[in-house]
Amino acid sequence: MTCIFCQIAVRRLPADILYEDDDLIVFKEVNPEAPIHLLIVSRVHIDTLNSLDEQSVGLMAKMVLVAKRIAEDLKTQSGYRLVINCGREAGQVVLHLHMHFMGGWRKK
Ligand code: DGP
Repeated sequence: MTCIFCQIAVRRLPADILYEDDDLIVFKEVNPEAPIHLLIVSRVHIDTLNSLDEQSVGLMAKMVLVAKRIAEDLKTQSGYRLVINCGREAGQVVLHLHMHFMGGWRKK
């Protein structure tokens, strides 16, 4: 298993994990660009958004819902940003589907 996020998902690599369920794992970004910068990562290995299909598209809805709950839990509902980089050209470094959660500039 060479994918970093797959290894984090099975705890072979360490990460500061905030949330996990059967489909997703959420941990702190190693190089944060916001006061709160998390990665919402699918457990199953999907390389990019381009590989999403009818079967896996539900993951996106779950990611958004988890993001909303995180914003509530961390009291950052007043402002947060969700970003998915798709492909090297857009700056995707880790080829494993994930969503950036950024917030916490001004906690409510
Ligand atoms: P992206 O550019 O969308 O592929 O973002 C991937 C992010 O993953 C990047 O900002 C840095 C972060 N990252 C890479 N390796 C690790 C790691 O081992 N642990 C954690 N927590 N984050 C990582």
